[in-house]
Amino acid sequence: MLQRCVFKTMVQRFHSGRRDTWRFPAALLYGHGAATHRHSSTDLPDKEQTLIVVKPDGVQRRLVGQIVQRFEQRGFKLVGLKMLRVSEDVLSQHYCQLTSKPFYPSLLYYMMSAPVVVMVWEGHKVIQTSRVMVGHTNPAEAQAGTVRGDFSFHVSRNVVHASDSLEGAQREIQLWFQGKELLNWDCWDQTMTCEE
Ligand code: IDP
Ligand code: MG
Repeated sequence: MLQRCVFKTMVQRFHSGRRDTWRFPAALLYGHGAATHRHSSTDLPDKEQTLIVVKPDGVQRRLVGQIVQRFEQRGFKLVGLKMLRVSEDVLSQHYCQLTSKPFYPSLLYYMMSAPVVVMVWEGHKVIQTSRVMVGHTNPAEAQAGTVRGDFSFHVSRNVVHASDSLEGAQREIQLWFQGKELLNWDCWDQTMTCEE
């Protein structure tokens, strides 16, 4: 029945000249098992990953859920998540480019003052897109609708961290996560959120 319906739709699209635009979700055509095989995460062209950290102020202000929701809502895939108190060792490596800044000591103190929630999100251009979603470093200049633009007003308490480049993301993910903590899983809606 499903196959007859798919065939009918294909014929209709063919006759209306929309051959190139027509696709059908693999999960519906072949069933989930087959879809998993045909489109397993390891085959996907867009496996870009980024590190997002909800900083101590975000955790203390109970913003974790809202921040996770924004990334889920946008269509990105969560592949790693944990809550921890970050060590000075990890933090000094994470912020190694800022050691000469006058605010560096207070940045470390603030980041270690309470737990953080650290995540890895995956998807098409997730690094660039998440920087836009997070907003300007200084919340006073961040657009409304961004995380920083909606939830903060001072640069010293800007709620989230997001990797700023491919090299940075790879370095930071390796620093914060062990390989086994990242899950390789298939999102059932991936053919609905991204062209294969
Ligand atoms: P980013 O988080 O937008 O990538 P960076 O320049 O990498 O911005 O700075 C890292 C973090 O250092 C910022 O998110 C913020 O927490 C802190 N920071 C940056 N500039 C200042 C400042 O002028 N005063 C206090 N903290 C700052
Ligand atoms: Mg940065």
